Amino acid sequence: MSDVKNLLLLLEHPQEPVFVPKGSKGTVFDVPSEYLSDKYRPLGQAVTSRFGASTGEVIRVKKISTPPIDDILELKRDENFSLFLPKHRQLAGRLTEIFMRMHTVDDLISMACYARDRVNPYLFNYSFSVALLHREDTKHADLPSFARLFPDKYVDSKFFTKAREEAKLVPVGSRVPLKIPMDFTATEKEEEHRLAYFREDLGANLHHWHWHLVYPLSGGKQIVAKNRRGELFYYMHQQLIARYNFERFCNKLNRVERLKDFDEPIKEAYFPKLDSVVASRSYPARVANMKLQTVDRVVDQIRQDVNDLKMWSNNIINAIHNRTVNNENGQTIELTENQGIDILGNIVESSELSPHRTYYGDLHNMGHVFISFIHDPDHRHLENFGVMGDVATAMRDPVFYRWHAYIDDIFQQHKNTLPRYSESRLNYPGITVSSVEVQSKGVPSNMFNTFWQESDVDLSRGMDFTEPGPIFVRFTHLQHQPFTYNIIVENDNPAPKMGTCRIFLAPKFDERRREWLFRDQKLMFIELDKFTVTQPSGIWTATVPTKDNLWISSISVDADGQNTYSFLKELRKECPATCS
Ligand code: CUO
Repeated sequence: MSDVKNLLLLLEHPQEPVFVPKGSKGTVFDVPSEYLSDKYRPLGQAVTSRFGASTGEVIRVKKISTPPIDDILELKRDENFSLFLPKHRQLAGRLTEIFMRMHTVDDLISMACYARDRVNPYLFNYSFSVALLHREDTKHADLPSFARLFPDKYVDSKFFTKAREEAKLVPVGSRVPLKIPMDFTATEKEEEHRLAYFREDLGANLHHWHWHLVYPLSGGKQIVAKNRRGELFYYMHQQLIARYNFERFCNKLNRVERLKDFDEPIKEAYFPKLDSVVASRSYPARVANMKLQTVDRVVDQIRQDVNDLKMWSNNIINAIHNRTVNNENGQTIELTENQGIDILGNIVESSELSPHRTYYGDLHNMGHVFISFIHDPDHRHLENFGVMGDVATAMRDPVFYRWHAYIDDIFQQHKNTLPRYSESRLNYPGITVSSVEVQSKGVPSNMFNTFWQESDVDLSRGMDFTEPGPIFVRFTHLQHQPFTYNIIVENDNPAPKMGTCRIFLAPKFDERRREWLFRDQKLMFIELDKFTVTQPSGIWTATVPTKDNLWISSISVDADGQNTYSFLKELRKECPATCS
């Protein structure tokens, strides 16, 4: 495990060379001089021993015969990295496979040390993290959250100057957390800004980045072909949209409108105010009423027409109505009740598992690409992609939800072709749930108590070339008072019965305060919890505490289920002292 912990140190301070001491104990990687980058190789031992002498543990990195990585170096170190761009995806897949093929942890350390100072830092970090998560010998490693390694993707760019000043002038014990304001991207003049607290939430964005790390688009079958991967792409993003709609209702906004017309001006603007510290560029803004245009950027090796999006979309919708898809060998695959959604998820996302990538295209990923280059589609201004081009930042932009509402609607069209559940499939004979309520301390039943909470997180490991010691930011996020579900269940059977309890929450009324048609309301359900129970015979009251740090809207009902719950789980790793 100590070797595995050492591997994690290679994720820190992404721009500092490999030989600079890492971690709180000042661990040094003593690499073969051939591993040093061109800039430091001429200095050889002089530079490595300078650090080696004054620090803690020294890890002697063995020399291995490293596979060629010249193609991976095509992405320069000072460029940004996007999983949605086919070229970047391919490079990430290549590097992940190299890391996956290393026979031992020692070989992996060696390969990582060799690649780290050559490869683009974002690309290195992504592929190395994917490999650590998926290798048998490292899969239990507790990866540091991405916000700690690349804070520039999560916090206001003003923070960095202040943080450097703090690190330089204030001794470690006397440093105070730097507060990130809640409203730094717009004002109340912009209606959509009411949702900024949700869209720009640190935990929510970490959750989204982490999901895509666990479900990579490339890197070999053993990594990509996970059980029900396509279905989970649908379900996780559907839950995000449902959760977002809850929040919109709470803020007197209508449910999100899907971006279904690719020629219409996009009315929502977004000005992210994030700098990419590694890529030395800020994330460009999108003004109101811009339209998608042909993306023709030699630098990103991409040329794609808006009409391609339309064509792919038509092909997918036709497949849904025919209930079959074609694969590249000309065979027909039925979109069955059980497997159809998984196949469609792989097609729409689209991952390496899509049965026919030429015909069904790259709809979801390219939507991100078109939107993220809307300000400079032909690279005439030498600008890079906006926040929609990056899984770590995409959820900040209101258009993310419009795009994913469109994607979700495609899946719902498929769902609507499926037969109704029969009563016998929904019933559990002899089991009746006779009442459900939630209870918090000191408030009437069925009332949630929610509030804003400030938490601190140390971002120093993502700041290169600064003085050692923690640098905390203080940010504000939603929190709720703990509550329990009290569920009364009657089991008329003579013996105990096992079952799965699933708890969902849905808004009772729509945005016009009218009762829902179930057809529409079913899209609004968010999954709060899921667990196995053994139900004794007779009447039984289950008192189920909410999971730690479940999130609820500040204003009215709603909470997080399996997916949204992990927002805070991500964050808890960061701030055990203040997230109680
Ligand atoms: Cu998660 Cu579009 O896939 O963002």
